[in-house]
Amino acid sequence: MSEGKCLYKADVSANSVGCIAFNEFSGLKWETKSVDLMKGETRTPEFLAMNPLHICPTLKINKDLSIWESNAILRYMGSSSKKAYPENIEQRAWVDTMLDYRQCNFYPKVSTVCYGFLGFRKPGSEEEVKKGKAALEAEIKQFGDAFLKEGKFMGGFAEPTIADFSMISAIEFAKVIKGLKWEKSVEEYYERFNKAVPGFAKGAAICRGYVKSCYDKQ
Ligand SMILES: N[C@@H](CCC(=O)N[C@@H](CS)C(=O)NCC(=O)O)C(=O)O
Repeated sequence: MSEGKCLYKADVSANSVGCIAFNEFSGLKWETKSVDLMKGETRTPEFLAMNPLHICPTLKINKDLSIWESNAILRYMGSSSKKAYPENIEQRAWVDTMLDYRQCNFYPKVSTVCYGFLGFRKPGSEEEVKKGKAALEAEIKQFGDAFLKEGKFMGGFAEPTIADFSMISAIEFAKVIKGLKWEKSVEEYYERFNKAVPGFAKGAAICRGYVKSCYDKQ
């Protein structure tokens, strides 16, 4: 039952994809509404009253409270469903570490390379794009070395946690970039996650198609 909660999502946005997939996977199945970023639907008075920072995803919890930031939404969903967000405080702290790593280290390397061709910022020079790709490749390697063990999910968990939903959505974005070197451990992790969460690919399809079409148009 949705209890009046609603997830406002942009289907073209990597940051929405993890929340969309976890909403289904966790069994919460809260109501969702697609927001068209190109039509400025995050800038309407109704949306701004809910989220003055005009970004998706946004989760309306009740008439007095809405939250945003994909990882904050994943934490709230994990706590509500009691799934994929351990209650043990040490394990939870480790999941939080990984969520912050994704947001503060990994995703900025992805956006540096992708936001230019997506039109979210002025495209960089050839030299800047080359440097951005090298930094992203180094981060992919660091991610594999620091967080992946054979047969496991991020950070050594036996089952996916909300950190995986966050991380895989960033990886999904980066997958579009041609000629990027992927560590075997990261490729295998990506396959493992998609096998464990078959609904993820469906939720990510619109985003992947959109990012690919922008990349091909450059
Ligand atoms: N750090 C945020 C980023 C969210 C974000 O930047 N959303 C963009 C799309 S990727 C958006 O909704 N932009 C619409 C706008 O600024 O009006 C998160 O992880 O949720």
